[in-house]
Amino acid sequence: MVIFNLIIRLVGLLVQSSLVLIWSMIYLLNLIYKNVFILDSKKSGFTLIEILVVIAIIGLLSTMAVVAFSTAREAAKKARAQNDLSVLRTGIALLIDDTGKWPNGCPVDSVSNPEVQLSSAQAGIGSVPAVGNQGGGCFWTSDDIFNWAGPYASFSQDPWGNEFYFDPDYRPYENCVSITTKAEQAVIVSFGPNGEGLNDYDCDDIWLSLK
Ligand SMILES: [Ca+2]
Ligand SMILES: [Ca+2]
Ligand SMILES: [Ca+2]
Repeated sequence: MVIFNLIIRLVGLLVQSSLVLIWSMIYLLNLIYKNVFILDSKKSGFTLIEILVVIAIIGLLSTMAVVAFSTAREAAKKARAQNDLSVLRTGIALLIDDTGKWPNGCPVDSVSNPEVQLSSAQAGIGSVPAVGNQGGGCFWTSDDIFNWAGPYASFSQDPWGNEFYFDPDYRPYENCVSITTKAEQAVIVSFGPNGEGLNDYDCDDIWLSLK
């Protein structure tokens, strides 16, 4: 679905760019034809207005190319973040199968804290966690460590160079123009292009529910 939406957006962008491009090329070809191939003693060479129009068109096309490129690159980053979250969620399902614990050492659905960086040892995804108190009244026990059969996923940062997090009480935005209205839920999350979101819940975050 994500890839489908991305393709639709890119095709839309391409069609818009193509229309402007075609119009611009027709205008330029017409201009060149009039000025170069129709030899008119009264009128030779480009007029100042025509040169200005050509410069404006070149500027417009350059701007469109830059915008199209950065839009496509940002959309690709978001798609990658969503894909990485899917892989992490699969790993977390295995961790839960083996230990009955969330990636913060707490029994599933039992707590609202702590929020944990998924690459940390505490999360128990990429490396075995240490036995001990994890905060929020939760513990990785020696039984958990015995049952731990990871690593459950290999790690990289999100596409903007920040960490992925597990948040047991995340509040998702419905969209970017209104305050969050959805119920809190346990998610894994990239804080998106702005890199902010730990208990801030802003709308550029990319998240995946663990339900
Ligand atoms: Ca919390
Ligand atoms: Ca939270
Ligand atoms: Ca954010």
